[in-house]
Amino acid sequence: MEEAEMIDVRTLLVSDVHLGCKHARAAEFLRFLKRFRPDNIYLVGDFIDAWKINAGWHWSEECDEVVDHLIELTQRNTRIFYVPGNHDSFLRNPAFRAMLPAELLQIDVADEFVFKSHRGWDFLVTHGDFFDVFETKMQWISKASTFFYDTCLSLNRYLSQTFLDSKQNPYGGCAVLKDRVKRGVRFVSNFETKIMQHARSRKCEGVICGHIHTPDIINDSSILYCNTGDWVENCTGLVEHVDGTISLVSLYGEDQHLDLPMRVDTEAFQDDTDDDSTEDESPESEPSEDCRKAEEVAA
Ligand SMILES: [Mn+2]
Repeated sequence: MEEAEMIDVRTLLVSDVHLGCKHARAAEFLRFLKRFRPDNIYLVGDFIDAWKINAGWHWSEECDEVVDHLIELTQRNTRIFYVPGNHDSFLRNPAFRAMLPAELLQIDVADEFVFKSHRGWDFLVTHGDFFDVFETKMQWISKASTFFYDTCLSLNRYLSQTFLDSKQNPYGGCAVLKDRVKRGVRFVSNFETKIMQHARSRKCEGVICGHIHTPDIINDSSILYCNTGDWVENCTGLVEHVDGTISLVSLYGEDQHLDLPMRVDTEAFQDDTDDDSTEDESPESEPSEDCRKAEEVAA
């Protein structure tokens, strides 16, 4: 793609690229990345699939190109924020991070970041596995379901190569299956509710996560939930445009847009007028005026 055709954007947020897994869509992801010239990129977990290192590791040329492209972007002043997920949790270890080459150290790594959007909304960015009961308390079930899921991905790929044309999503059938698996997980762990409560406890107006491979924007009137989706089945990512609009961009489905109003920094105003004793007394559960407005806009 020509430089001139690239779109300037403020931020890209993507998760679950699963580089190293044979089902990773590195070529499609690279094409998506090259559409934009971003100021910031958030890699929201499971960027690398280290679970596959012992069995089924598949590092293609496109995977190298993705890494090279990201390093090149950092050299052109794009800031990269990396949130490790359960499949690349080795990056949560500071000792391992200290061994990384210097050019990769320009990438900030943390379990959570607060992404301050252009329109003044604070989003907590975290992968999400800490809020998945199967991942935290019964990881053997999580690993077994991953094996089952991988088998279905292989079968789906074989069937789609036989019956679909090249423009259709080769993993489209698996999205339905994963949706059912995910609904089971949601029923037990109530993933979204827990992660939204956590974002509120961090004084954020929204949360951006991945992990369950289901792109989504939910506005429950008290907090915004955005799931960036994945680059195995859905091929989706969040884009914050220069005007502050946030879009959930999809390679196969329709894009969704979040056109939030500009948010005034009420906390800074409070700091000038209140002393410390009156802070923290406002009820947490009360939806803010801005959130109600956002709900109307997003509805
Ligand atoms: Mn995950």
